[in-house]
Amino acid sequence: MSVAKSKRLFAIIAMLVMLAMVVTACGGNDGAENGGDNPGGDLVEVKIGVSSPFTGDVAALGTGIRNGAQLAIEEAAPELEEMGISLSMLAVDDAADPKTGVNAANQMVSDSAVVGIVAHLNSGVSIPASAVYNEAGVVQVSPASTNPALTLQGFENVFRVCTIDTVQGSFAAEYAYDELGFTSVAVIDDSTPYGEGLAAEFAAAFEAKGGEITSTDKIQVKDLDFTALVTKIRSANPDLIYFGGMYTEAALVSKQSKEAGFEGPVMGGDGLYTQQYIDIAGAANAEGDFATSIGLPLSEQPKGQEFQDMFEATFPGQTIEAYDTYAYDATMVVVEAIKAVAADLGADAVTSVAGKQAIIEAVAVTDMQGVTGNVSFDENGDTTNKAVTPYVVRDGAWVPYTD
Ligand code: ABU
Repeated sequence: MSVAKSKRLFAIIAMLVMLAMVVTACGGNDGAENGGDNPGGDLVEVKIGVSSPFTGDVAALGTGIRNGAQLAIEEAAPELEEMGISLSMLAVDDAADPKTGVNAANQMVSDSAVVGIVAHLNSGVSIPASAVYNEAGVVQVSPASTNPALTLQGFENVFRVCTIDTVQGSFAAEYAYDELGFTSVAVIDDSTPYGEGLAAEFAAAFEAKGGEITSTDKIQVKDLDFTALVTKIRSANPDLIYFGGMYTEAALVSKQSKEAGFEGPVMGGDGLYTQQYIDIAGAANAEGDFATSIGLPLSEQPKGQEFQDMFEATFPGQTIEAYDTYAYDATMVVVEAIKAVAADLGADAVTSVAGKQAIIEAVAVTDMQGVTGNVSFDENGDTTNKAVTPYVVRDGAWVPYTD
């Protein structure tokens, strides 16, 4: 073959290769940009970051959050795949610790495929981590952090599907005074933003009703010995101990106060609403204790039975915890926003800076029928669902208080 012929052959082959590359690229873009069927196209990798305590003293509630988010992602993945998106979860343990939580936040947002965050359990973690998400321009939807300060920072990317402690604390105080007939209370908090805030809301509302606060005390998370504290509380003989904090320390206060001869119940907020509280306190000690928790009981949540069926099929033998359905709804809020942005801008745009901003804007106008009820947000990013339910320990289990 002459040099001229071999050059012509090389040029024809090169042109055919380039044509094939252009055709392949156009085919992939078509599916992604239309947000529609994507047969044979490359899927865009998109992740939802999920962070809560998977280890440590409040892991029961934190693991439940991961379970709820996982169920939502598994349910949504096939539809998103049709839109050209491969959806997965990036789950990172925050250990209920602010520093670990900020590290988890940085780890998640450093992955450019992460377009939304469902986190955290503890307000004391959510608040510092929210600055990381804000800086990164990634939406955060908390399923469980109830301290009001989280959504009062002026961050347009921060939302929550759980109601706040101003609502929960005043509800608990009115319930304790008006419905349960308690007129004096010893108040304890665990020195966290959640515990302090909730206890302060409770105490202010209880006093406003005409109730007496016999003492206010602080403990620290991971404290184990409350002997001196319960001895002091007992000497003032209040009707009730109100505990602002999480279930492990609250259960130890219940156990040690009852064992010391205190005859009244312990009451607290959503951080107590887990079977773990009863198991740690001992069923006999916990009997008659009270907790308020966010939202409606699972059996009264609009899609509670569907969620239970799905949960039991995926996590046989595990217990549905207080925030599982809230984590599911929080994740679905992000999923719906991803779908809206993919449909508008194309699947390829979802992980871009503009796509993440569009997701924030789509979350802000959420109007979704979730498992827990209608999900929408006010101007601060707080849920418009303000339901709170009182529970009591009866025969070793939390049941809604109806008497
Ligand atoms: N809302 C209870 C979970 C703990 C917290 O908000 O810190």
